[in-house]
Amino acid sequence: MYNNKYVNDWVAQMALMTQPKEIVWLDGSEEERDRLLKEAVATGEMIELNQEKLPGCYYHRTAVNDVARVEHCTFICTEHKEDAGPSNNWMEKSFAYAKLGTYFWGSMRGETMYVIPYIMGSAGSPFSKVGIELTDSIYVVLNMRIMTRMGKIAMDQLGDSPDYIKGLHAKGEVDPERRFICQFPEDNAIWSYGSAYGGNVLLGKKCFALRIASWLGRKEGWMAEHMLIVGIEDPQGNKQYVCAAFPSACGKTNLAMLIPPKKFRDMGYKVWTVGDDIAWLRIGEDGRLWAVNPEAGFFGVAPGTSMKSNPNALLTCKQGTIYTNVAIDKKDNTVWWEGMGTPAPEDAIDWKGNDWKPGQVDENGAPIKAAHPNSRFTAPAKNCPCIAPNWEDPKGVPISAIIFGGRRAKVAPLVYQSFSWEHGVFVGSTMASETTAAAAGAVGVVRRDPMAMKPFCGYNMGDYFGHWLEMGEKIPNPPKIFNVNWFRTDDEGHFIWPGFGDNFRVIQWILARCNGKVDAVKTAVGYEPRPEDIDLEDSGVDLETLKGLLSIDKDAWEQEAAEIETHLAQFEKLPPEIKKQADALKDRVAGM
Ligand code: GTP
Ligand code: SPV
Ligand code: MN
Repeated sequence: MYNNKYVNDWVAQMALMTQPKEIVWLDGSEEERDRLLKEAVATGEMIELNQEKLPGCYYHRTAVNDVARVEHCTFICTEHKEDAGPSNNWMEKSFAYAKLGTYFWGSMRGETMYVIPYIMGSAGSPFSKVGIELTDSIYVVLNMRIMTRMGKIAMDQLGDSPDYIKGLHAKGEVDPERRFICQFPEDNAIWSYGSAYGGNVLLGKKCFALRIASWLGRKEGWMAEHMLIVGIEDPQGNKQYVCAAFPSACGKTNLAMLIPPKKFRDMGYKVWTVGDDIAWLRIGEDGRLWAVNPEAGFFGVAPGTSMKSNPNALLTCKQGTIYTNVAIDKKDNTVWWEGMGTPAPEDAIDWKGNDWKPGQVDENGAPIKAAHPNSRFTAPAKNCPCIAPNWEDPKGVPISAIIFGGRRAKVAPLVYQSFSWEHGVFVGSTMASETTAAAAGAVGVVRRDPMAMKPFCGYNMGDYFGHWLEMGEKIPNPPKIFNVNWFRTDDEGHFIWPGFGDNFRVIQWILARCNGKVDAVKTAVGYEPRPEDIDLEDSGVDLETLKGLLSIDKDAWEQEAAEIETHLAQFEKLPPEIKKQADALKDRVAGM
């Protein structure tokens, strides 16, 4: 037990409801880690991997029905529906407590309840916030150890204060019909039942650091965003930082760790990772916007991660990493996934626990994947070869540019800059992207995902747009706002832009714009680069192809503007400025 009366009373209450056989208060020590790992390996919950090749690495397989976030089971629970808004599922708060209470009742009978105190943000920072997660899952504990600063350090920070986020998680039956991820922003509380996967259960991540934190940010004058934070160092040693909001599985981790093309490396450019998924943004004393990464690790998409696409990520998860739902190579008890860049193992165990051989097909003749498309690694950020030396700086890093982007096979050009903050907020509010395996449901369907926050905004999205506009008025030196799309495809469905490290070429243009070093072309959608201003040397892309990537099709954009109008019409609290921007876009496209 810790010495905080509020915490002790709440844990006792939750234990009365869930009835665990014992309560284990975690301190975050190495001894504790070893003990829990040993126990989880003994029960089969974790599998020890090859400790010579992957020291400290373990494997976990989730239930087949529990492999991604579940947006249809995720609720914002407030007194009034209006506070959750049209883009969230809503449950009336007291109804939700009563309903979930029936699920949680006795749900930990015969099990251990772990008490995980944790900090989002670096220890001792005035911007950090403490949470406590109660869970019956050792897997959750071991992940939270990597993703947050957890244990005694968090209780020391909390002291005798009642100011913490109360998270309750129980695996329950792991039945998709009995699965609820409920946020109670009015009460600083989260109740998650019936899942044991990622963003559903690592409550510090999406539930707290985005849904609850976005609500707090609005109240307290800051922002919690689904953004990576990356630093670019020029040959003179000057560092500039950008944030980018892309929907789930659309390239944040990759952009955060990118390696510039050889030419730029030779010139002395360097890239530094500050964060890969979440940014907490505040106005600094110098009038700029400053960002901190509240997390301590990466919960990254495994498939597609190779020494070619993202060597830094691969090197990050060589030790002290938990792998979830990838494949195991039987030969040497290591891991493998599609797009790892190495030949498929001859003899593997797939993410479902079945024997797997290359070329295996299912009853419809479709290839059976060895790793689940949303299989992940949980790795400590400090392992990352390009982690920024100042990544834990309590005051964060100053932001020069905010980049929005999504997965669009057509329509959206490679890059454009917004005309103003207001226009930039409009661009963010109308973001669209093809859905991915990061959430349960159909993949590849275009949907609007404002600021990549559709699944994560803890309050009314109309008010959220309003908050963005207000922040813009309050920041004396706001970042410039851009939009990118790495995912345009040709007629055969191949990506036209090489992406990954080559995205540095686009970042260069973005920073040149921020620094007033380069002109741009005014188009109907925003400022675009003059094609010759994107350095294509050794990219394999010629000027004509680039022109294609930057092209704006009048018919497609007329349709886009109409769809945007429909999208925005759902927000009864839409700020008039956003409506004005939508009308202006329509006019500009009509005039093309
Ligand atoms: P979450 O953790 O779900 O929030 O995802 P994320 O936004 O961090 O996405 P991530 O960087 O893990 O990339 C997801 C997938 O997109 C991976 O399979 C990558 O290989 C692929 N990807 C990332 N960047 C690019 C790019 O520039 N071009 C192409 N074609 N694919 C990319
Ligand atoms: C995402 O889906 O955006 C993720 C993975 O980063 S999860 O933690 O499951 O939300
Ligand atoms: Mn994410």
